[in-house]
Amino acid sequence: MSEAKTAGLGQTVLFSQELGSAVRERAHLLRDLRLSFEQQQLFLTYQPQIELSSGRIIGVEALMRWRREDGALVPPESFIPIAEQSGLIVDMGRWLLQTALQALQRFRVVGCTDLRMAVNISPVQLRQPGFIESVSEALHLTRSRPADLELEITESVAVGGLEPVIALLKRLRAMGVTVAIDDFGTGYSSLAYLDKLPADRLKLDRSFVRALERDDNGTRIARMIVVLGRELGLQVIAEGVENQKLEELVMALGCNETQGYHYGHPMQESEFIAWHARYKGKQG
Ligand code: G
Ligand code: G
Ligand code: MN
Repeated sequence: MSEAKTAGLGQTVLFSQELGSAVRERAHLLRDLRLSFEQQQLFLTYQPQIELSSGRIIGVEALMRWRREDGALVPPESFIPIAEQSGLIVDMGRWLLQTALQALQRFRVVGCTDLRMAVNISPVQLRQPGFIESVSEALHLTRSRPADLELEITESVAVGGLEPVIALLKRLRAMGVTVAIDDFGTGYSSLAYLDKLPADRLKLDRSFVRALERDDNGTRIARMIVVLGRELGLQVIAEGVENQKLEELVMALGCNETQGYHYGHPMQESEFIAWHARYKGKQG
């Protein structure tokens, strides 16, 4: 049924052996994921975000990782959708918020101060009744200030109806939590959504950043997104900045914030703390 829905309105799909094995595979993956989650085998990595004008570290993005028993890492692109379809993402998301904010407190204790924690939020979580309460709870339990937290959402949150999402984001921002729009321009983007979604920051997707090195068309789209973001009063942060040249290019476009391998990969907690100390050392 889900294959048919994906194919479009009024489509039928014949159940085949192939489909049967795909379904089984997904069921296995979900079973393993649930087990790993219960056994606390999921973990977070943290990738730094830098303010270009000052070189200051302004925050980190928490990125979830799943390592199987045999040591293999399962990419988020393959397990997040399954967690979303099954609803497991709601419990995972609650755990993730608390874990990320706890880590931020530990970072602070060892001298990584003035950082914001950016957490990816699935549309499924956002639509769940009680989402705001789960955010308040995570802030309370970890003794965090709302301004310590940034929620990364995608435009696809608007698919189930824009008005409820606007109301929700307004409440969150009124609390002092900030909102970033992730992956903009990669899906079925609507400029109207961008105009209406209450947000603080726009993430220039790494596909547009990568295109900057290639040709003029890439530059045009990236520039348009940056101008649009600024016009709407948003901070624009470039993702996927992998080298000095790209840093210069995104700066020339008007981005004042960046994230990418050029500064640091997503790192586990102790690695991040060491990276932070080295970075500060270099800055003098
Ligand atoms: O971490 P990258 O390394 O591979 O992440 C790939 C994709 O998975 C990104 O689009 C990212 O938004 C998503 N992702 C990573 N961690 C999380 C998470 O904790 N929650 C949600 N909802 N998505 C995540
Ligand atoms: O969609 P989202 O922005 O949440 O996903 C962030 C993803 O980008 C993660 O998969 C992260 O590992 C990846 N990433 C972060 N920095 C870089 C980079 O400089 N280059 C590439 N190719 N990927 C990056
Ligand atoms: Mn993100």
